[in-house]
Amino acid sequence: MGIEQFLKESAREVDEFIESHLPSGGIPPRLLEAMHYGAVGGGKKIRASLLFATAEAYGVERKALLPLAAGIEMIHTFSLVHDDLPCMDNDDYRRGKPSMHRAFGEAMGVLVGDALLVEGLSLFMNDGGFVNSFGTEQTLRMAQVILKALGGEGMVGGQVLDLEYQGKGVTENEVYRIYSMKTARFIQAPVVCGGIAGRADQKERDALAEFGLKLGVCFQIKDDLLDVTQESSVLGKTAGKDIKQDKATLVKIKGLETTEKVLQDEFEQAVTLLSSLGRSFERLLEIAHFIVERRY
Ligand code: GRG
Repeated sequence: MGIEQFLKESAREVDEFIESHLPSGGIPPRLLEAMHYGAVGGGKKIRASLLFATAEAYGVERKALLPLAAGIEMIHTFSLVHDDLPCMDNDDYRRGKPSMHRAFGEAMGVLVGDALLVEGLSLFMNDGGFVNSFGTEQTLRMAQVILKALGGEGMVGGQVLDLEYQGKGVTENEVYRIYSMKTARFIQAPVVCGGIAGRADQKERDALAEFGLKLGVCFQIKDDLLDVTQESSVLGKTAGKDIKQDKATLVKIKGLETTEKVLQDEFEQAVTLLSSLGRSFERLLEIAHFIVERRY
């Protein structure tokens, strides 16, 4: 199966899983509608694919991981919904359609984000089949990895810095810090969880964590390059916003050409880290290539 096909299959299975596991009894229909609007049928589902691909290297079947993969994608959707809010990046367009608050109003934008976070975590933590397959201890470890990636040292903290540095001077180190916290930690998390699911030893988990963080930085650098070079219609989100909002990016301080070179350097370092492990991570490498070569 080629990488495009692998990503498509992962996205389809995750979409189906989310659709059939959205909470139903007792939830206000409008909230359910908004959860469906945000979480089903959109996005590349890269984080789910990273989990599947890492675990595949340890012989873990993707079916067993679906509750976690779907939970991670719901949580990721939550971050996008909140990121688009008027008080954050104020964007009207996401995944090729009106962003959540444009379609459902601002209050629902906040509330459905909260619901996607909580239900995303509960999707795998409350799934008896998942907990039985991987054991309570491993499930708890995976939850800890995810929570750490989201908190003040991770995505929330990164978003705070992203907003604070908007319209201000920024150094290369500060940009890297923002990228690592805001984006890379939640790219790293599914890679590390794949290793935990595969019962990788500590040395391997450390190397996977280092690789995942570097890959996450590559992901954000590529995202910033695409913001400048790609059309909104291809991205499915508003292009050209970083310059307009004077965001802290590598492109801002180094220009397009140097940023492309930095991306290649970072990518090579990431691949070297993975190669040092002495295990075949063929699929994971294919996704890594997709991340830096993608057009959307
Ligand atoms: C996580 C508790 C918590 C709060 C959220 C709003 C916020 C705080 C953080 C925003 C983080 C954010 C949106 C980072 C950008 C990461 C990024 C480049 C996302 C785009 O990911 P893709 O391309 O999107 O995988 P698709 O649509 O394909 O899923």
